[in-house]
Amino acid sequence: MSSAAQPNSPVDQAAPIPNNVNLSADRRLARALESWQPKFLDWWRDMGPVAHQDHDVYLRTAVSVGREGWAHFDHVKMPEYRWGIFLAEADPERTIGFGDHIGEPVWSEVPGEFRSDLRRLIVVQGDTEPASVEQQRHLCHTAPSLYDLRNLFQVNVEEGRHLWAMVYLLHRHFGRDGRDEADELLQRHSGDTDNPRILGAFNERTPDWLSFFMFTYFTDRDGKFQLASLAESGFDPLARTCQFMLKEEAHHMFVGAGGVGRVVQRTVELMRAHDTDDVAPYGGVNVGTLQRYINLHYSVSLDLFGAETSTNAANYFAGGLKGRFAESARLDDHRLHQDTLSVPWVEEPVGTAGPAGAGGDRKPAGSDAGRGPPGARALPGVIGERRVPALSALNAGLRNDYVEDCQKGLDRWNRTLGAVGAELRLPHVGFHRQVGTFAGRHVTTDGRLVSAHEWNARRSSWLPTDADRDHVESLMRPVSERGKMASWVAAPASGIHARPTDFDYVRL
Ligand code: BYC
Repeated sequence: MSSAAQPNSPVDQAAPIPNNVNLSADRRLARALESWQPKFLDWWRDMGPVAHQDHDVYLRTAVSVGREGWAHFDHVKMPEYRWGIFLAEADPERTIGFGDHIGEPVWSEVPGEFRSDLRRLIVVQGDTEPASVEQQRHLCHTAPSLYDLRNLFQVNVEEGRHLWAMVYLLHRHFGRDGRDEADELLQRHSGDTDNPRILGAFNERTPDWLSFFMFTYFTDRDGKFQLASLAESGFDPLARTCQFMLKEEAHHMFVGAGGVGRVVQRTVELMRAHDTDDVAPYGGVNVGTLQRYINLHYSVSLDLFGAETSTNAANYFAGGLKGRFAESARLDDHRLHQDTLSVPWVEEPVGTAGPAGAGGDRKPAGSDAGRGPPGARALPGVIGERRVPALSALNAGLRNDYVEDCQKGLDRWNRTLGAVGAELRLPHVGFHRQVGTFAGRHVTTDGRLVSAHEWNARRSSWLPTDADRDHVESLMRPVSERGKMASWVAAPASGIHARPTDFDYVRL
């Protein structure tokens, strides 16, 4: 096993697959990836955006990894996008920053003992990337502006590049198994009953642009935190791949934060212009609807952090495979054997049988199966906290960091909403959960355990209703005139890459 970081290679833009991993020196690997390339392009044609594939789109393409000028902007047809393989610059002195191997040189090859864990982490990460493209493939029919249409496509092509990033690792480091996994990444499909995507949120629908903005705010933000944790990895190629992916990921979250912010702004404009809380008749989205969409997308995204306590996560950390967010900035010993962390915990009422998901943790929150005798439902228990070894609570810790980051957007949107005395909130972390301590529990948005009956009776005040969805769907009329916006969303403050907002972002 070779240890220590591999040196940087120059960017080869002329290669069939642009790269800075010296593919031309490894013909076998290059050939394997070049034989995966047409399968990727077939997948892109079949499962990518359903329209505009032959139109010129003003896209950013990663071309380098240096501090300046890592991306090139130009009009390009999506199938001709130059999906490349780029690792962030190597640090030859880099050592493992956490876990039981702390201080040892990073690995440039996969250590045998961690082969299956690393493969799993890379496959889970890789699976989310094409999944999101599949979820968003119909949105190009209803974009609220050319600016937004272009942003959708930018996000899509870059998720495609992130798939390439994981496929490179699988091909380069996992032999036959890795090549099989890479093929399977194109065979599972979002929402497919027989062969679905691995994580729950990536099998949900993204039927409209409000959902898309919420997805890019809440679900892409999980991506930010997961990628940042993997960017700390002692397996250097994974760390460097994720470091570079994070550059692109920032724009995806901008699309979400800016998108929801612009909807909020438009709602406030309409509330003031018409002196009413009900802006739906004027082509806007009511604050109540926004709150219900937030409750849905936030709770589904929280599930992506796994269970609060997880031996998988403890093993990843101890092994040096997956760190914490901003690991190096933390002031503890980065081994965590002595530390503890508080995690949410449900105190069972005496004489009840526990939650629906106590064994498998997967029952939907609306389900009442396995919840003990009917009489026990009057006493649903209380939510408390318990201290557990910090190593076992890494998923909860990462989720805490995520929650804090999510709140920043809410604070910004609430400054806009302050003008009309309205406010948006993040629901309690236990609300509407299918993974972890709260799976199968009935938790209100303000964090009270209630009976299934009460929860279901109040469901429509918390989660998008048919009326919400119908109204949002009714607003989904495409706007394709340069500089024009749909009624329900304000114009952005500025365009992309210093272009005006009325630029021809997509040449129809
Ligand atoms: N759905 O021990 P636990 C992104 C499974 S998003 C279904 O708590 P662990 C992006 C789990 O696999 C970021 N199953 O799990 C965003 C395990 O199964 P096994 C994606 C779930 O391993 C937008 C069992 O339950 N990257 O990049 O500690 C657009 C026990 O759970 C779920 C990553 O996630 C779920 N939600 O944590 C595009 C990083 N949660 O082993 C892209 C890599 C858990 O018993 N992944 N399970 O069969 C990981 O670090 C971990 O696998 C997880 C789960 C954090 C996901």
